[in-house]
Amino acid sequence: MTDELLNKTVDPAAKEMLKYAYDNNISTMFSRVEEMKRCPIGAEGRCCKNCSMGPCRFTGKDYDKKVGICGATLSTVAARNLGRAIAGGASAHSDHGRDLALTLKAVAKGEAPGYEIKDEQKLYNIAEIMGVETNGRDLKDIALDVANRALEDFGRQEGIIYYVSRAPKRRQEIWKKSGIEPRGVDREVVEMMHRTHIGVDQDAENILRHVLRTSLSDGWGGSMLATDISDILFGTPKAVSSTMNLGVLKEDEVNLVIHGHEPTLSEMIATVADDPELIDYAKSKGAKGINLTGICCTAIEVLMRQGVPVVGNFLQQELAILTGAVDAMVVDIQCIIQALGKLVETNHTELITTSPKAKIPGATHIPFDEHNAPEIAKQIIMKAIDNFPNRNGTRIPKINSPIVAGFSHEYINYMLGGKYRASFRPLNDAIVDGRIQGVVGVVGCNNPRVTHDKSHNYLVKELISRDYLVAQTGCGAIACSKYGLLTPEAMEHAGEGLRSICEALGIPPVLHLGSCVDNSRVLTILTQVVHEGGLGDDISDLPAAGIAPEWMSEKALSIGTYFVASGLYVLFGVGSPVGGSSEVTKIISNGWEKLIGGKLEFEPDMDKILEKTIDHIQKKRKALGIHEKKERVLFDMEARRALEIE
Ligand code: SF4
Ligand code: MSK
Repeated sequence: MTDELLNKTVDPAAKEMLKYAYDNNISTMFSRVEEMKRCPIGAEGRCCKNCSMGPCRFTGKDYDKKVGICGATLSTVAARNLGRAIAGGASAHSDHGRDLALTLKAVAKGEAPGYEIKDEQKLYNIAEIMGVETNGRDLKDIALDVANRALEDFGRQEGIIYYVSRAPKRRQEIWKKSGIEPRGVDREVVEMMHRTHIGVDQDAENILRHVLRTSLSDGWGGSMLATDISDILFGTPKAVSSTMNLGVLKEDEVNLVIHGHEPTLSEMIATVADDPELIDYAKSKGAKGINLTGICCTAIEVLMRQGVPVVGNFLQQELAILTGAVDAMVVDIQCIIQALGKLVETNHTELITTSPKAKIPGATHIPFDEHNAPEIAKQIIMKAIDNFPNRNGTRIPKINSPIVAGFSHEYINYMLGGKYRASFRPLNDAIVDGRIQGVVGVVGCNNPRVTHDKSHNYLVKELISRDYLVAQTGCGAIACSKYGLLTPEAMEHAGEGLRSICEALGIPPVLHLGSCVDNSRVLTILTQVVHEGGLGDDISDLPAAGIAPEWMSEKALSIGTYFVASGLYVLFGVGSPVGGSSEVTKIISNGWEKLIGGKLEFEPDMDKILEKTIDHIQKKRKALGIHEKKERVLFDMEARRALEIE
């Protein structure tokens, strides 16, 4: 049994903690996954509980021919289930974006002490996209208008959201023609819930079309706004080095772990943690200092901007507490598991919830308010310090890895062309001449139904060895950084072409783009690749694809679907939430490909995912006429002069 448990991860630090959990009879997600057998009906989208005449379960030999009590067919039920999941994911990202817009508004009005506008240029850029006048105006007035326009996009009743205009022209036409231009962010989510209520939309194809629209309101709406406003308030990321994995916890310092998604509190904690008074207070309790680290995406936000080390990804949240060295874990929203509340009953860790939207029984609640953030951050850090003397033995795995993160769209632009010639031309040229075969986003969560971190690492290594540049976000990026794949040294695993680019630019073959909401950076980067020219006139023309090999959350489904709606081929691992319906499976793959140029597939076999991704990208290269390897011609002076004469 121990071996079986230990084989659920490839991470040696996680193995160490799982062994401790096993020896002490402590349950974790890794063990509970065995006890909680999957319901095969629900897993494939074959169960409807949208009214109390049901739940109606589609079972038995001819399950696909059955109908629910109301007459709903399996395809309607599976489409509705997917729609509701994506509404959940889109609303999570978008509610996060809304809170950032409200913070920007408070900062603009001078009501959020401790916060400021860190990236003025980004504010000007976003103001221009939103049509906000900037000439001769005070920065705070511009920020107020930008915040108000962002808030308009959440509640917009008429017209379409501002950022549709950022997409390639061809993509905008496709959205318009297929009737999926996102209108208000909240509106698409509400309409998704309405359409899937009993007795409303009963045409699977029509429901799924609205699924696309809902996801677009996330990708080009809520998530993109969250990313942009975070950059305005906290700075646009640029390359930064740090460390990853449980070994970043320190034996002799107060360990404060931040966990969740929003950067508003974590940024303030990172600032306040350097306060000499607090450090002295920590010393008075016997600690050498304060060690701020994090888990999941809120940690990535402060990693990207301040180089804060990361303890681990989604499946490591319980393991961090089991080290006995986490004096406080402060959480905000999303991906924080309820089991933490029970776990801290028998461990010294102080679990602190901060959002009115996310309380956990067993946790201490300290409500966060951006109008009084430095004080609240201080109060939280003091709690961690006060808990340091209560430790009862620690067991920190001595395992961590270096990482280079911080690859925002703006930084990639700068890195490729320098300050005065910022441009994507070198990237496009490398793709055209085949040194880079294509770009693949390998993103998303961990899921204990599959081996922790294994698929992320396998796919990324295979892809870079074949000259595919990889972009990562969220828990996928944490997974690969634990094995050194997000450092320039990882170029030793890269193919010759990709390696030559990495060497020339001094970049890793795997770029860390940020947190879950920062998947929106993938959209703007691909748009700029299109605008740069030479690779078609739409995202769907690009030799690019997306993969979420270990996904588990509704947010992951929303991200994957907005990539598809933007023209990409996206493959998910683990299993299909619509696998029970062959009709829905066809609509979201071939049907969507015909409609909008992108397609969504679920494929648990990693080798097949790799093969399908490569096949797809090679087909795109062929369609662009760049599939044949061209020898690079090195011109000597004579050849150059001859060219100039011509
Ligand atoms: Fe059954 Fe129809 Fe009610 Fe769903 S909506 S539970 S299929 S009766
Ligand atoms: S935290 S959504 S487990 S990536 Fe963004 Fe990780 Fe997935 Fe949560």
